[in-house]
Amino acid sequence: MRIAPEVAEAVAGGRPVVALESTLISHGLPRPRNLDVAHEIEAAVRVAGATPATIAVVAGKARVGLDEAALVAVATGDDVVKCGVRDLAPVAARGGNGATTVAATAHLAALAGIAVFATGGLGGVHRDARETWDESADLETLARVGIAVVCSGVKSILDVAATLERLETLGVTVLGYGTDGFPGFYLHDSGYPAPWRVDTPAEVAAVLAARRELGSDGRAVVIANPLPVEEQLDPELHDRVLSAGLTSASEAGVSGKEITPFLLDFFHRETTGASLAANVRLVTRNAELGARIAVAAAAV
Ligand code: PSU
Ligand code: MN
Repeated sequence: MRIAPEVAEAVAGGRPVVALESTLISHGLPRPRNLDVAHEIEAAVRVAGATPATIAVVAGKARVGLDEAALVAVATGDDVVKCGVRDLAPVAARGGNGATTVAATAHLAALAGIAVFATGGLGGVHRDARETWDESADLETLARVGIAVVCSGVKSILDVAATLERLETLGVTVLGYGTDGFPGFYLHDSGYPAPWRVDTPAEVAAVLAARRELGSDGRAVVIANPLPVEEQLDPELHDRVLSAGLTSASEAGVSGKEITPFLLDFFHRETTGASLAANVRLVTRNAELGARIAVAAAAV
C-alpha cells in the first residue's frame, strides 16, 4: 500500500483527512463528467479544511491519496475492476487497476489510519435478496471497520428497511444528520426513521470520542446526510424510473456486482441527467460534511 506524502503527514500530525472511494468515479458516474466530479469532490474536502485521500488500486498498488495520473487512470481506464475487499489481493497480485467500493475503501482507509470517509450511498440488501441472497459486502465491512462514513443513506434501488435491520444486527451506529428520517439517496427521505439525530459536526465528534471510551469503536458509524428537499430527484420520477430499471435489469439477466452500476446508469439515462445532478450534489455535500466532521474530531 502506498500512502501519498500529503496524506501520511496529515495522519501522523493528527490533522483532518477524509477518505474518498473510487467505484463511484469509475462505475457510478458517466464519462467524461466523472473525472471532473472526482476533482470537485476533492476540492470540497480541501475548502472545508481537510486533506482528501481518494483510494484505488493502480498498477497493482493500493494507493491512499491519488495524484492526477492515478485519478485519470481510474476515471478513464477500460480495465478498471470494481473491487470489494475480496478483490483487492487478486487485482494487486496481477498488477491491475481497481476502483474500491465502500467496503474496500473503508478497509484501506482504516489501515492507513484515516478516521472519516465520505461517499454517495452505501450498498445494502437488494430487493430480491430473499431469492438471490444479494447483500452488499459493504455491510460486512461496516461491521468490522471502526470508521465514520458520511453518506446519503443507502442507494434507493435497495430494500431500505431490510438494510436498516441488517445495520442494527451488525451493531453499526446510524446517525441522521440534521434529520429524524433516514435519507433516501436521490430522495431527501427514505420513509424510514433514523435511529439517532445529530445536528453539528461537534455532536458527531462527541459520539466518536464516546465510542472510544466505551470500546464500541470497532464498527462503523454511519452519518446519513440527506439532500435538501429542493435538491432531491422528483419522487414520482424516481419511483417510475426505479421500477422500469428493476424490470430492465431482470430482463437483461444482470446479476452480482453488475447490478448497482447497471441501475445507476439506467437512472442517469432515463432521467436525462436529473439523477446525475442529484448524485453529484449529494456526494459533494457529503465530502464537505466529512471534512467538517474530521476537523471537529481532530480538535477533540
Ligand atoms: N454510491 C454511489 N455510487 C456508486 C456506489 C455507491 O453514489 O457507484 C458504489 C459504492 O462503491 C458501493 C457499491 O460500495 O456501489 C456497492 O455495490 P454492490 O451493491 O455491488 O455491493
Ligand atoms: Mn451484490
